[in-house]
Amino acid sequence: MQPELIIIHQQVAPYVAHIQLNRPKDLNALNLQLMGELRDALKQLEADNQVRAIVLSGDERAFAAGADIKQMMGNSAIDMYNIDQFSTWDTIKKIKKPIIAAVSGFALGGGCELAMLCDMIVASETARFGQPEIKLGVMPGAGGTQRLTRAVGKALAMEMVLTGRFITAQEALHAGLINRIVPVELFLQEAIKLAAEVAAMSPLALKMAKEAVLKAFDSSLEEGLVFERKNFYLLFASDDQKEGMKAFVEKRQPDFKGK
Ligand code: DAK
Repeated sequence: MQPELIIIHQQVAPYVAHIQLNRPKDLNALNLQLMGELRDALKQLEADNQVRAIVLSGDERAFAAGADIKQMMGNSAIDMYNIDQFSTWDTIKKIKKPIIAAVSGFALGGGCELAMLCDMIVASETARFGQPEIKLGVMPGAGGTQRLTRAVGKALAMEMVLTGRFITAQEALHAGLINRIVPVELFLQEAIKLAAEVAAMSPLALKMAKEAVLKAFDSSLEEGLVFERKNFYLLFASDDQKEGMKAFVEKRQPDFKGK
């Protein structure tokens, strides 16, 4: 079935696919249908050998203004538990290929959390990041107290979560939440360019390197180092390692096959 609330653009650069959230009138609010389509698209791209990196964007006005408030406002706690609408987030979290968020305008609540689920964030100068759930009488539920705190530290995370204040792209860059700020007309192009740079690498090494960096968030240093070393050794079982090192010695670009 064709998705309705996202658009999938294949091969926007070699080995790069782009998923665009497409509910512009609602500032790409993340309703059940959109999140389901996003999960399915990511699973499909994860299985596609022609895709090595993924760009996720909204539009110029909004990356996503959060979970759909209108859809969830009437729910009881038991409805929330039964619908378990957020289990889709767990699937997205497990995608092994690198995902780059291209953020312009609002990235709020679940939108900010979705951007933080990605591996890098390219932001336009108009980007605004925030966790305004507190103003709705609730609190972040998909990483806004955890990933945000790890990214920007306690002081700023507390301020954002307890007051709902939006931060600018400049503040986000300064705090270490995002990778770079680009002019608004270039935000998507620059994200695709970064994804293309990533996608030129061995897809196996990319996945294992991503996995190892993420390991740093939920392991001790010692466990993380052991994990890193095992992945490093494991890559010596790949053709890509032979090709990468041979290409270096032969002073040419490597031709990685993902094997
Ligand atoms: N939900 C539904 N509709 C939204 C929306 C949202 N989050 N954000 C904006 N819209 C809709 C507006 O209702 C409006 O629709 P119409 O009235 O035209 O029908 C349209 O988008 C344009 O918005 P505005 O007219 O408000 O535009 P403005 O430029 O005046 O203001 C704004 C833009 C972004 C400042 C404002 O729309 C706003 O404050 N939006 C709400 C932001 C927010 O509170 N976000 C947090 C939502 S709670 C979890 C996973 C995720 C979550 C929780 C748990 N688990 C895995 C457990 C996430 C929770 C949330 O995100």
